[in-house]
Amino acid sequence: MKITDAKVIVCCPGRNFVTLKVFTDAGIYGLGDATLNGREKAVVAYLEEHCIPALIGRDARNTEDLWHYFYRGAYWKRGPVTMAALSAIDLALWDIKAKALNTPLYNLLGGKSRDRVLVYAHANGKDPGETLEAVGKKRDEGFLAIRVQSGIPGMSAIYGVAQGDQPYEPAQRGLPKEERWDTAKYLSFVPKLFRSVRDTYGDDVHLLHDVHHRCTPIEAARLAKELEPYHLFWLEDAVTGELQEGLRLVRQHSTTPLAIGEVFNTAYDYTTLITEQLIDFVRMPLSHGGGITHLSKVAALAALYHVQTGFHGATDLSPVSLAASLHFDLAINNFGIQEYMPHAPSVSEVFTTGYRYESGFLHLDDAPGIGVDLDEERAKRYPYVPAALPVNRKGDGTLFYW
Ligand code: CS2
Ligand code: MG
Repeated sequence: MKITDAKVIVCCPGRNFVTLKVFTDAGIYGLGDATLNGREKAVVAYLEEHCIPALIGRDARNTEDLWHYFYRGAYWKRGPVTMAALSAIDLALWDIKAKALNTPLYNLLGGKSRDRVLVYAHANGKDPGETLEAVGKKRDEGFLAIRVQSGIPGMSAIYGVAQGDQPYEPAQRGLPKEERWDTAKYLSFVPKLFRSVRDTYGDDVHLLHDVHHRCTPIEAARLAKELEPYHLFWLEDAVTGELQEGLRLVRQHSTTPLAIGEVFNTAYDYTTLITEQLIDFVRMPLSHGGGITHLSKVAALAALYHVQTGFHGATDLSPVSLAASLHFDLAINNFGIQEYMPHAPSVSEVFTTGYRYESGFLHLDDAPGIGVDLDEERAKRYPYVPAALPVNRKGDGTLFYW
């Protein structure tokens, strides 16, 4: 089955998405999500200039060889742009493979280990009162797991909390907006927030929180320890992940489960974290971490060390990425949980999907392949809009992690 053509479709139905479409001489095409929030055009250029010409004429079924061709063969390996492009190619080829066999993708990944996928919702508010209300709303919608993020008095803007009444979307048009950060305020605020959530909603609901890379290891250790009484499902990105051994300090001080890696892009970002059991969940998504071919290897390594998956699923990962994740989530034994931030209604004008939410779980239909299609004509109605993620500074102006 030869690859005859491939193209990159960029659209902005409420936010930018980059989709790779690969065509074959069997009349079957596959889709891959190549969206990298705030860096979309870099991935487009990498695909169009350095990948697509080399794809033409190759056998679409050879996913393992093509993965290594675009990884090892690239020489300049790893990194978010390179790996987002490679991930999109891999997802499109697995989509083709499953469509050619007229079966849902999960059947090529071991079949169903479960019939539905546990998901977690986002609840956030400008202040604790609004946040508690948001948690109640998600409980009413049937969610069994809820990520809780709140505005903090004295901080004008903070990660994870929508500004105004628009749904939360971190990338804003134009150049990066600047936010201010105060670790001391954050560290004293968060344990009180989770005490109030537990006091209000009890112990049954799974609670998650995203530190978003902003603590040093000892600060993260303090926070994880102080959150122990509230039995979080996970504390995410407690520290930045470049220094994997930094998690040793957190692990020594707390039993709060740890998740990390939505900004990771290969297994090499995880080797110490997994083999030393410094984490409990792998966040690296299919669309940034090397696709099905690579995440299958990462998940297999994780399984040996009691580590589960908890894939990134923010709105800046397209429906192609979410649907592919659901196939993977259905199939592997060491699935943990799936992030689920519903896309804006305008997204479904462009993407048709086969998943639906019901009572805390996502359910997937049995369409062949990944089960998502993209209407190219409708996509043209939503042209790309340059947007950038914020930049974060401490109170004295020191550039910090966003
Ligand atoms: C967040 C993301 O979903 C999450 O856990 O960390 O919202 C992240 O901030 C965005 O994906 C960045 O584009
Ligand atoms: Mg996160």
